[in-house]
Amino acid sequence: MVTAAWVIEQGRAVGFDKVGIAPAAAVPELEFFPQWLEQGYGGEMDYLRQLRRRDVRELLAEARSVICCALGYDSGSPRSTEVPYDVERGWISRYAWGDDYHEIIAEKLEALRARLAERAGVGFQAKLYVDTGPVLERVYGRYAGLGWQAKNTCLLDAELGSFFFLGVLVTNLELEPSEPLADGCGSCTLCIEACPTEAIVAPYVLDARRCLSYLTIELRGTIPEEFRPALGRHVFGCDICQDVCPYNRRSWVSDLPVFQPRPVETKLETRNSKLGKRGEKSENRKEKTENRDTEHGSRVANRESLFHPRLDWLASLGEEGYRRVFEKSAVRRAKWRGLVRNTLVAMGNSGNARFRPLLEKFAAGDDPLLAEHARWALQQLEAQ
Ligand code: B12
Ligand code: SF4
Ligand code: SF4
Repeated sequence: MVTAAWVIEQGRAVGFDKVGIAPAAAVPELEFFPQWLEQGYGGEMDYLRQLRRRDVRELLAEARSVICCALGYDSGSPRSTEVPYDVERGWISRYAWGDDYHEIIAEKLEALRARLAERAGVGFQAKLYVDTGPVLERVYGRYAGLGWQAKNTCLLDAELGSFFFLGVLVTNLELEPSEPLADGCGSCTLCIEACPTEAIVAPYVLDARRCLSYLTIELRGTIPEEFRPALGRHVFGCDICQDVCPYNRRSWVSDLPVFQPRPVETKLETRNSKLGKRGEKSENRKEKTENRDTEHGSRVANRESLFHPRLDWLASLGEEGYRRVFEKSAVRRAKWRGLVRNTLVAMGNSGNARFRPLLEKFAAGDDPLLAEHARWALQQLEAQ
């Protein structure tokens, strides 16, 4: 017989950090979703409009349970809110420092599905979703007891914190649901206050159109000018509303090497840089930066990582270099053009005049989107 306890044990055995069971039922939070879309909070993310997204039984008619699995990705490096502003560097969100989580989670879900299939036998059905499918994963994750849906809208657990990914198996197995957790946010509003664009428009409600994560990853065209200064150094995603959360101060750290910041080699001029010079102490407690001279002391090959990367390196990657560096990385979602667009904005925000020649190159280039963002960045540098 397949019991909830056995399923949870198997989920842990394949490598998930927390596993729980939600009923495949109509829960009240699903009702918020159409309202959220009607408000326009989903911006240009048209894939969210799929009607099937409202209830997992639209995906599997015989669905009885949703097995929800969490995998922590905090590699232990400092929070964005702890790392001082460096006019040479940008910020990639923590979840994208290592390998793309979609494949990692999907593999573990497959392993779990295989164990269940073997035990349950004929008639067993299970569909696997990680992010890409039309499932409101956090709503089911909440009912599976993985965390409460916090004021910043992330699923949050007192021990795990919120730096974890979700994956689900929608199945026809009738399993005892787990106990949902009580809301632990209380009177705290730190995330709402810290958000640089006021994207958390009310507790538990995010206007994605204002969120830096949406603006730097999902939005394909022009970043509205009103949000560009608030983008600061962010070039991919944003961690602020999680980094300020008291539960993430003492959150659990993953020892999976795949979530450690990916090492990269940057070959760039550093002679005139104000920060990030040879011998300067890296902000990353775990990271060791090695500099070695290659050309008369003016050009150096830096072994760095995707933690707090150099902006000039990102902007100089080129499409081929981008594909190489970000192979099997979640950063691929922004595409080369999106990442460079964001980097140009971060350069404008840096006030670092050293970026002027690179920005001028993009401003005169034949890509209208990049040229416009580069011109804006040059104007910001002029205004300094
Ligand atoms: C679209 C999307 C985004 C969008 C929109 C985010 C959002 N809050 O909706 C953008 C691009 C902004 C985004 C950003 C991020 N995302 Co995202 N994203 C998704 C995705 C694909 C769908 C989410 C969705 O359907 N949103 C629609 C809204 C309405 O749903 P919801 O957030 O669950 O909203 C509920 C509440 O708002 C509540 N609600 C609504 N109104 C009201 C009113 C009241 C009064 C109350 C009480 C409640 C309430 O009910 C809603 C459900 O109907 C999911 C994967 C998935 N398939 O679920 C990942 C997912 C949510 N993202 C994830 C991550 C990691 C992130 C980022 C941390 C990445 C980053 N560092 O940049 C940020 C976090 C930003 C944030 N504060 O949420 C993880 C979350 C893990 C976790 N622990 O919560 C997920 C689950 C992916 C995964 N498989 O791991 N994301
Ligand atoms: S991810 Fe950043 S921009 Fe988005 S809600 Fe959180 S703090 Fe605001
Ligand atoms: S910062 Fe405070 S309100 Fe925001 S998610 Fe964390 S505990 Fe909840």
